[in-house]
Amino acid sequence: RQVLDSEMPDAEVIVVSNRQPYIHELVNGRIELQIPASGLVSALEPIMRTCSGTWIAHGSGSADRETVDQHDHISVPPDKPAYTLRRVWLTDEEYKGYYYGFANEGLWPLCHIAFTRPVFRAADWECYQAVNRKFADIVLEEAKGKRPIVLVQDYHFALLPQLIRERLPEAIIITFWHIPWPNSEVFSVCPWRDQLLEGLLGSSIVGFHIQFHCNNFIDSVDRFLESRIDRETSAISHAGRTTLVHSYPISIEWPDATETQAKCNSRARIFERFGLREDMKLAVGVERLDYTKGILDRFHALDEFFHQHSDWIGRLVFVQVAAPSRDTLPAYRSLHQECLDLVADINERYGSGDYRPILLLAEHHGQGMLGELYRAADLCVVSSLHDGMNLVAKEFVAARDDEAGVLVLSTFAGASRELLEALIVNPYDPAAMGEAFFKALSMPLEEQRERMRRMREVVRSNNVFRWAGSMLVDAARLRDRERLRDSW
Ligand code: GDG
Repeated sequence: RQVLDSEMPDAEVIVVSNRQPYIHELVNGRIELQIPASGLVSALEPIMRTCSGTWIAHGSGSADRETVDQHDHISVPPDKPAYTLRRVWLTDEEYKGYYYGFANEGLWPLCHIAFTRPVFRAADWECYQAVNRKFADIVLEEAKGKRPIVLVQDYHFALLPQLIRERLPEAIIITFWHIPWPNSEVFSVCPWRDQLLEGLLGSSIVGFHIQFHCNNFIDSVDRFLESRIDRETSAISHAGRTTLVHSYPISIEWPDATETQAKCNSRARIFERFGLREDMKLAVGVERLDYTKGILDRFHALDEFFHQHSDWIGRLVFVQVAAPSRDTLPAYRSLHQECLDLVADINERYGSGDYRPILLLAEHHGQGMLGELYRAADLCVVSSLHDGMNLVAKEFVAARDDEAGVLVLSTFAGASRELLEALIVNPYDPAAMGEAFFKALSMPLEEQRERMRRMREVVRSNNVFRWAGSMLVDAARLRDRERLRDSW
């Protein structure tokens, strides 16, 4: 907010994302509020609470329509309204083609290089274009002046920046791509690669989590579009305008002390809830049930760990939260089945009596429960095969004001560039990951504390307000530079 007030007073902020921050669900005849399992929402929500403005997103809950007035606007958060949520209604056909089809069967596997073949269908591409146009119309409807700051979120809206630029040439458009950008060779398989790049270059700034993804994006533009690239300043000039490509590592809102202290009995509560003995150790994983998160791989590592260190059988329990995600897609349904089969197999081989080494909780949980799990755990495992950033790693660190607990973190998650004191692993190597579990569980408390203290310092200072603030400062500088250049 300070950045906005000092750099761009009167600026109006509009966020566009597919996922909305609050979903209203009809459960047993009553309306219940749900916060979706989404890194994008976890990061953007505190920013909008501070900056206010309008958040445009697809309405996705069974009771959403009943909670809005006739203009589809609602003030949120419900208990302390700070900004406006503008819901957009898509037909089933539009949503299937744009979201499940082009975005999640095409762009998601393409960008993650997770060895799941991307599928590109012309009909999905039609829907993707139509939905991007629809959101552009709504941005125009919502914008009050000629120069709003529009924060376009993620791979669902690659065409939106250009569509807004055509009609609001002076808007500040900051597009953040929350997932990796692959190298130009991989990107080249997308039949509509040029259009995606052209669309994104309507932005004032295109942001990624890490420099590596910026470089891949710049290489893709270099290879497929007529453009002038200044690698020194990370600026691309194309069709008469300039776009900055920068890295902005996303983060979380640092919890205030009362929030974490309120949960100080977490370990006792969680151990009781899951029937664990006091002498046992607890490992946790928290994610959407997604094939990029390496959930099967961590279970294979656990298998290796028990195989090599059989004295741990009966003394370690792995609680895995796996919130349902995109479960109408075949790749997600078969991953769910594979997880169930592998967990049953491992529990069968290493379990006995009441003891089951893995508890797979394949349902959505409240944020309170996730916080308790983080605080109760001896070990948190993030084994993504590829991940833009990964906020679970940062949430775990932020929850540990006792400075205990060990983070095992994939080298392929953007977070591994910042959380250097985690035990960094290659999720494709189950034996080595199993050894990392052993090292974590045998680590002296002093060493845990030293590592955790350093990681907490990083997450505390590089929090989500710094993420948003740096983008806004860069946008203000860019605008001033353009103004001075035009007046010369
Ligand atoms: C994308 C990028 C990038 C999980 N289960 C539940 C639940 N969660 C919350 C976690 C966390 C969030 O969902 C997941 O965030 P991640 O960052 O780990 O992953 P993606 O959703 O894939 O996010 C990622 C992110 O965008 C931000 O740019 O870091 O790389 O893939 O906050 O706590 N939340 C609730 N119930 C659950 O069951 N309420």
